Parts: sequence; C-alpha cells; structure tokens
Amino acid sequence: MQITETVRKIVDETVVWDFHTHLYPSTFGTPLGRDTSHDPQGLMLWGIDELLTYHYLIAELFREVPRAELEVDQFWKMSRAEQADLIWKKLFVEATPLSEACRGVLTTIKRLDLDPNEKTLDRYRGWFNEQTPNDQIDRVLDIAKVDTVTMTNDIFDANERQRWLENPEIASDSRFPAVLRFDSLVVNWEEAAPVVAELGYKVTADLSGDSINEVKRLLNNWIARMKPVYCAMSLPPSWSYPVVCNQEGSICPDSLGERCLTEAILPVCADHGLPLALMIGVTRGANPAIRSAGDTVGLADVASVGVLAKDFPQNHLMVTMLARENQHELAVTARKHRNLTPFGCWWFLNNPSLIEEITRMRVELLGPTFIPQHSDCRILEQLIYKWDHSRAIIAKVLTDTYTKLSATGFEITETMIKRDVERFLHGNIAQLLKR
Ligand code: HDL
Ligand code: ZN
Repeated sequence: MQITETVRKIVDETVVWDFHTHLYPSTFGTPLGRDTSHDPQGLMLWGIDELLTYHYLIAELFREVPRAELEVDQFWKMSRAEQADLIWKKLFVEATPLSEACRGVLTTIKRLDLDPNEKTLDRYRGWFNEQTPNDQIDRVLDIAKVDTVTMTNDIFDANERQRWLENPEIASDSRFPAVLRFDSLVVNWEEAAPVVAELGYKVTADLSGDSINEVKRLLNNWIARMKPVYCAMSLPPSWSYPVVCNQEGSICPDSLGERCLTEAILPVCADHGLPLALMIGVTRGANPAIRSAGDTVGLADVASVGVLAKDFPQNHLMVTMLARENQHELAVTARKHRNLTPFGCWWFLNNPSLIEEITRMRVELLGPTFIPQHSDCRILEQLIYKWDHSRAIIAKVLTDTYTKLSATGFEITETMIKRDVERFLHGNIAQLLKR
C-alpha cells in the first residue's frame, strides 16, 4: 500500500464533526440574507464582506496600514463593505497575502470556483448576492466535508439569549448542536450576578443564601432549553484551581468563580452526563481599541487542570490551551487523567507550523485518544479553508506515523487507517458526547 496517497485520500474523504465553532444556522438570523432570515443583528455570518472583516484580518490590517493613514476609530466608522474593500486592497492587492488568515480567504474563494486574483470585491459580491443562506450552508458543508458544526451559545450574550427565549425551536437544525457557554459565571461572577438576578434567579454578588442552588437552576433551565452536547467556558492565564487568594479577609473574586465551578457547574454537568470544555489562556481586551481583535494569549497553569480532573473524576473535561508553551504539559497531564481530553489547536495556534508540532506531540504521547482540531469558525465559508488546511497537516503527521510504524514490520492496512482517521475527525467526539 502507498501510505502517503492512501492516508491523504482517507483524510480528505472522512467527514468531520467540528467540535467548536461560532457558526449558526439561518434560524438565528443573518445580516446578508434576502429572505426571512435577513436581520442586521443576525448571528449567522457568511459572505465575502464577513470573511474579509474577520477579526484576525482586522488585526493584520492595523499592522499593514500606518496610523497616519488610518486611525482605528476611522475604521470603526466605515460600513462593513468599506472595511472589507480596504482590507482586500491593503492585504491582498497592495501587499502579498502571506498570513494564514489571508491564505485562508484565497483557499475559500478558489474552492467556491471564484478567481482569487480579482482586484476588487465586486465579482465576489455579485456571486454571493445570488446565494441564499440555507443553500450556502448546504454547499459549504458539502465542500468542507463537515456534517456537524458545534455552536457556541453564550447565555451572557443578550442578543443570543433573547433569540432563544423568543423561539424555543431556534436550534432545530441537527447539523448545528448547541453548546451552553458561560464564561462570566467563573471569570467574573460579580458582573454575572446582576444579569442572572435579572433573569429571575435569587443570586447575590457574594453567593450568599440560596445563590448556588439558583445558579444550578439557571444551568438546568438552559440545558433543558438548549439541549447542549457539552458546556463550555474560556478562562484567563491567571486561572488556578484551587484558587490562590492573597487578599486577607475579604472574599477574593476568584473564589466566587471557583464556587460556581465546583459547587454548581461541575455537579450539574455530571448529573446530565455533559462534558465541560475549558479553553484556557486568553487575556480579553489587551487592546480594547481593536475590539474582538484585541484579545491575546498568556501562559496558563496546567497543574490546575490536572488537580481539577483528579478532584472531579465523575466529570469529563475537554481542554484546549492558547499558549504553545502549555501544550506538552497538557498532553502529559492527559496521560494521568482518563477524564481529560485535549482538543484542537486554538486561535493563535491554528497555523500549519504549530498544528504540525502539536499534533505530532499528541500522537506520540496520546495515540488516537484526543481531538486534533476544531475550526473556531465565525463565518460560514471559513469551514472550507480551516478544514482544507488542517486536513493537509493531519494527513502529513499520520503518514509519518504509519511509515515509522510500518518499519517495525507491523502491518498497516487501509481499514486501520480509516478507523483511526474516523476517530480523529469524528468518532472521538461522537463517543465522548455520546452521540
Ligand atoms: O473564546 C473563544 O471561543 C475564542 O475562540 C474567541 O471566540 C476568539 O475570538 C476566536 O474567534 N478565536 O478563533
Ligand atoms: Zn471560539
């Protein structure tokens, strides 16, 4: 058997379950739709203007264009189309689109049978304006060979929360399973408390009285409403468990978040058999002026992940970390705790050089027992490039692995490769989420 060709063919053909995205079906409304889904505040983002104003590209625009030419607040005053025109001009026409986020747009344009060498966006806009949201979802999932696109449904996002309250059937498209997301419960309980109270739960900023039971009631109600496949939160580099409190006397805020995590979230997840995803190492608002492009990475404490897994063996933790330097310790920690599954090459790690390094290390340390990638897509058509680019790297790592394995005299079969690739791209997730 020719291992290289066989692996590449199988990886390209195996259908993906995308474990973490920010994508939505058209029932959540879309700014571009011309049919009933059209809604300026809609959550389903698709089309060329959204692709080009992805916050990764906004960050790159401000590096390419000097301040004398473009002040940040001038950019925010532009329309979405004007912003997209400027990004195309500055990053794709007047400069070479060398970055991964730029190359991704070109891969997507090419796979949609459009010409990546246009000097303006006119032709692309013309084509996208002929599409409908639902046809585009079908087309993109088919091209990307993705059959399940896991959403991120943040109960602290008022726009999203209102849509769920108004339409209980909003998540009727089974290709888009829900995920109950609630960073604020752990990261900033004092800010979360008034929002939770406003929703009708008797909670206090210091978690006194019946607050913990009320947080559990909130979680149970939203699990009943959303029917999530798992629950999730992102955490800052400073997060630790047990919490380190160096403020004498007064309740330190982090201990409130820890109580929400250990006394409410983890017991409720265990009751429902729902895994909890922890996405650790993001510093929000490092540069607030550039809005969602302004978050950055920080080194986090992996030992805390191990202690949490040890203390809560009845919970399954799915963990991704943002710092490259945390990856080896996370993989070793997963060897110690069967209820800990590393997933994905998150955000600033979702680049070929780092996907290769991290996936090689994980295969060597964890064999087939992890989830190599998620896309984190925010715009529908990104599924095409994020999975094209990741499949190429995963195939390369597996080819090398099987080649070395074969050198021992162990027989590698096509059936074996199909089994392993199906696990990496779909089966490990389906098994963990009991789907
Ligand atoms: O918190 C998260 O889920 C992150 O993925 C953020 O959404 C981030 O802005 C992002 O899109 N990363 O790819
Ligand atoms: Zn995300």
